[in-house]
Amino acid sequence: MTTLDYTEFLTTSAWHRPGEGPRYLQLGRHLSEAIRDGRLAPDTPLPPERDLADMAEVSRVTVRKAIGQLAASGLIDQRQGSGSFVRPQSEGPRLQQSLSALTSFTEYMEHRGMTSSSVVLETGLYTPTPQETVTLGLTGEQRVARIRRLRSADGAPLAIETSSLPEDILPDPGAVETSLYKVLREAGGAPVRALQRLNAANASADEAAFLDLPEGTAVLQIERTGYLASGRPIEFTRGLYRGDIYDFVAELRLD
Ligand code: 16G
Repeated sequence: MTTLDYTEFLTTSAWHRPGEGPRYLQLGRHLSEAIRDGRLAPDTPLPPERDLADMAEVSRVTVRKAIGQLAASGLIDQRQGSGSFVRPQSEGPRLQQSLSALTSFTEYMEHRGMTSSSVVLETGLYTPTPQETVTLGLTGEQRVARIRRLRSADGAPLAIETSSLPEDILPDPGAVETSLYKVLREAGGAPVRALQRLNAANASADEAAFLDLPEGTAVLQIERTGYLASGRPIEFTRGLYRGDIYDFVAELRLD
């Protein structure tokens, strides 16, 4: 691997397009492209912040923010006292999702500057399973709206989610094209509180095929029950997330 000519790589015209967003985002994107396509090899140290700022002709604050973005995307490791290093690709760029924030898949990916997409694998109104009846507190003849989706970001499949909601909350599951929570908010309310149960599972043959993994690969299974402010449960989602990409992070505090 030839070493990257940083002076040329960081010259303003190579990464900055006036009017196309903040400099730190553009610089961060330029660096992340070089990491993803291998021009910046795994374990390569990035030049010190001061040198990057000089070469890119930006302030150190801008460099720090760009580097912060790369660290948040899991593309580099920041090692105390010795700078930033390109993270080995085998570990892959990882997504760190908070276990304590009630975000939707679409919002989370938008926040990361990624483009999310969904393929609906199954959708309709069904007779609830015993688990759906109990979890959603359904009575009598109530049906459930069920949507099974393959969820991707920047074209890479990340998760399979099956969401069940009472029919009166989502009478037309076919209306969910991108974001379930957006549809719920427009109709009067998405969950404001949720309980999640996380455990390990092995992807079945069809799940593995959708997620682009070998059959039987360990994945993270998260079940979310989402509640309205009134306390009514309105969402039960079982999601299988790629364990090689996702880190679910929880902040703990002493009472
Ligand atoms: C997240 C939720 C899922 C929710 C979905 C809505 C977790 C573990 N799960 O993936 O329960 O249904 O977001 O996303 O975070 P949407 O509004 O993009 O459809």
